[in-house]
Amino acid sequence: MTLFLPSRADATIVKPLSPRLLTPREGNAEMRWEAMAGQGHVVPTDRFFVRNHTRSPALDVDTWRLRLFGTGLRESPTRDHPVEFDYGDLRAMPAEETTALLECAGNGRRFFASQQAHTAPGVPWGLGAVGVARWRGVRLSTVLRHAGLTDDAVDVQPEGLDQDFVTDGANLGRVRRPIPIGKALDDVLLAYEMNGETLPVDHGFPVRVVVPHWIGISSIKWVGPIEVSTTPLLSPWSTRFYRMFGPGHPADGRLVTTPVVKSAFELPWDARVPSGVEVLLRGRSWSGDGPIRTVDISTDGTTWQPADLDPDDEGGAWQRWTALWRPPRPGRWTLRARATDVTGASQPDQARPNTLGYLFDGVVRHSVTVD
Ligand SMILES: Nc1nc2c(c(=O)[nH]1)N[C@H]1C(S)=C(S)[C@@H](COP(=O)(O)O)O[C@H]1N2
Ligand SMILES: [Mo]
Repeated sequence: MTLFLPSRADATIVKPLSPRLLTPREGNAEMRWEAMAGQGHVVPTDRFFVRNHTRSPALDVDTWRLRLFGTGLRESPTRDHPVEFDYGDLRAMPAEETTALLECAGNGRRFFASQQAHTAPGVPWGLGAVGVARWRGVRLSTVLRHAGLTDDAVDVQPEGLDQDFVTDGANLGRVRRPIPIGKALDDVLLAYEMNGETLPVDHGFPVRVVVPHWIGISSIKWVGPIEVSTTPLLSPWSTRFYRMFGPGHPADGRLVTTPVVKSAFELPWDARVPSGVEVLLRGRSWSGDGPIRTVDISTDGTTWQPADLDPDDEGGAWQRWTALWRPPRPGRWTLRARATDVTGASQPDQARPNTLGYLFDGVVRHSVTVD
């Protein structure tokens, strides 16, 4: 039996939150970008961001079960009499490993306020609610076929075993969000390892969903029940949250699915650099729609120079880049990075606001003091 208990009675996250690696944000934690300087393609688990609607639960792997039910399975098993798989069953199925980026849809939210005077409710993330990890597990499609998937299933809805989410006095139940069957059968993983180790409790132990190229809320942690349905499924996380509302968006909102283009410098916020020397600026860019094609850097807000893209990341989950900069004089400078992906999507000076502050794709103004 494996039990994990939070180290502090009030803690929502179990792993140590080293202030060098992570910044706490209202019970969540975001990666410090300077902690990625000189790192490889993946984010080490000790600094991977954590987004919990409530708190990381202590689940017992011996009694844990994946429970599939619904009209999209032969004989329509019910929630109370589901098709069950235990941890050993999953481990015995063919394993697959994928390197995938996970990003919260609200990543960068604070820049709507600080750069555009548009405040939005929600976790005030900087740019660190994103990470890339190596995930190992079994394909969701494999498990669905074992469970008797029918030809007319349309939606699959995994549900977390963390506490019910209560907001504004309303209990919205367990965190869950539907995945269309096409995506579920394509590249979705039920992961039990992260970066070569047993999945840590904060990232979904014993098993989490990983939906590559889709925003973080799709990747349900601590998965237990999975509903498979021949009719479309809904949840508050598809109808109320993780939708684009506001001017220029449909009255009932637009579903948030894929991350937008973003760039970050691997520097502290308000970095200090010495004057009179050449500085190697490093950073990373990413997009949900495919690899990054170009990255341009500006240190004066007017002229742009292309960054050098690291060839090791070609076609990868995100793109590392570097650019040389010799600050002409001491003082305060503003660095900007603007990426363009293979579809031609780029980063505007101003992101289009939306009520809940999702998908900030604007160019972030990163202050640096040269002294
Ligand atoms: N069960 C459950 N799954 C969840 C969440 C949660 O609170 N409960 N948060 C979601 C959100 S909003 C994000 S961004 C990712 C974060 O994954 P991480 O904490 O491993 O970085 O998990 C998603 N899966
Ligand atoms: Mo998220």
